Amino acid sequence: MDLRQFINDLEKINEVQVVDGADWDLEIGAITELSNERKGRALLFDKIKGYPEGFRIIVNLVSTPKRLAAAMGYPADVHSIELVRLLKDTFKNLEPVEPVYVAKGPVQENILRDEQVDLLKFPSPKWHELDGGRYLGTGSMVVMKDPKDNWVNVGTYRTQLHDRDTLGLDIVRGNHGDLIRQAYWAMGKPCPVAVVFGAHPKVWIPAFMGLPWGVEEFRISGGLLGKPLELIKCEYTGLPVPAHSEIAVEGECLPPEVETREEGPFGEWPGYYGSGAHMEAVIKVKTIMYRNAPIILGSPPLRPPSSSSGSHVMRAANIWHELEKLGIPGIKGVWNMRSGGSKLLNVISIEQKYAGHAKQVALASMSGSEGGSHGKFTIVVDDDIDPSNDEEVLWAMATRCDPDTSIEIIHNCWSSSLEPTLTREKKLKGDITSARVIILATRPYHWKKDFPVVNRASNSLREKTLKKWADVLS
Ligand SMILES: Cc1cc2nc3c(=O)[nH]c(=O)nc-3n(C[C@H](O)[C@H](O)[C@H](O)COP(=O)(O)O)c2cc1C
Ligand SMILES: [Mn+2]
Repeated sequence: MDLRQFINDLEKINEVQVVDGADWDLEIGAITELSNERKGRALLFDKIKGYPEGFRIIVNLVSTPKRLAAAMGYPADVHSIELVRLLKDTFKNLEPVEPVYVAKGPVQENILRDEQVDLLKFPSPKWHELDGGRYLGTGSMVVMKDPKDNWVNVGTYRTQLHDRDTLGLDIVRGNHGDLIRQAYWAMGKPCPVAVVFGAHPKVWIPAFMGLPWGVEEFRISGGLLGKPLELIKCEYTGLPVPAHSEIAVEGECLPPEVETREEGPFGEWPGYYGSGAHMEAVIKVKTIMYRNAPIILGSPPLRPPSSSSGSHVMRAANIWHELEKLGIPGIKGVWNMRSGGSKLLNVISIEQKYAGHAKQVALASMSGSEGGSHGKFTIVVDDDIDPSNDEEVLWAMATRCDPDTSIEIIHNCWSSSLEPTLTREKKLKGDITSARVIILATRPYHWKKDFPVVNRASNSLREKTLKKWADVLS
């Protein structure tokens, strides 16, 4: 179960297109964006300008419901809320599977050590016009081991190409990889790290889900695969990477006192160059491993409503899962409006069962490992509203929300430095927090029965009319 196997699967259903001869310098980024807007196929860039044939990049891999469903092994025609429900149930029923170490794997077909290390061998794109550099890691997996309890975390964090053996590593403060590297730095040590550039979606997806502290993403990948994920041990750090990775590097993330470099600007998922150019820690790469004809998984942030990763769908499923784990009844659906990127416009539909239920759901939804991370608007709707239908949600908001009583602002929440409204002053103070808004677009529970009745034709009248007037209405 590797990335190239999945690309073969996509080929069989005509969901991937090979693009020859594009330039890493803005062309690949712009093609990715334009094709994503057109809901095009996944694109496999080859014969990239200045690079040998076979050094490829795949983009828009699981950016449509069809390809995400294909990756997960679901029926091809599931959409929106049904896809979210399937994903939620998959995670609810998932049994983590312990990975296994194998002596050798395809990722070791080529190994570059010490002076041979040269990250410029790979076609890292400059994705957006104002990016401060080229990014090898956008759909990557960053592997670290917690120095205290020895569990292995995997997170998707961007890596900028600085030079032959140096990568910038930009991690949102509070994400697991940030907490782990700080624990090494507090001991005056560099943080051992490995980065994977290219894996099967079932291996990759857990790396960008908000899973609890201490949960090993590789065990979740195994649960999705239904068998142990095969790992090899890196020779310098001893960290594990999937044996079937396309490219993997290992090295050390240096304490900021030792070295930082200017990172960014980078076109980010809210649709701005929000965090700008700033000093960030770097990884000094000691070993590079790669398969023959390696395929980089590229997943550049795109201005909403575009998304190259489908992560708004995964996040909706995970928030739903988190709410169910808490045992809160009546959750009917969860969605993230694409206009809010993956995180800023979360919608939850509920069957209101008691006074205060809607507010409880809203508060709980922003408190878990997934929901707690950098949200902004949380909109709760009744169960007659399809949360994945933006127009219905906005109608509910326009009509059932009483601004006097149904909107609440919660200040100083966990955020990230790419939040567009976060001022420079706040960032400089290290106050990376922002407010979140709860919008209860539900009929007020205590006078729900008296709330004005919706003037849409009843289902029975609609059915009868559709039948009788089929020639007019078909
Ligand atoms: C395509 C993509 C790119 C991402 N880039 C970053 C990033 O550069 N830095 C970051 O901290 N989080 C990034 N994230 C979000 C994290 O992967 C996510 O918060 C995840 O939960 C992190 O793993 P952790 O919980 O183990 O820290 C990205 C997510 C996706 C889908
Ligand atoms: Mn984690």
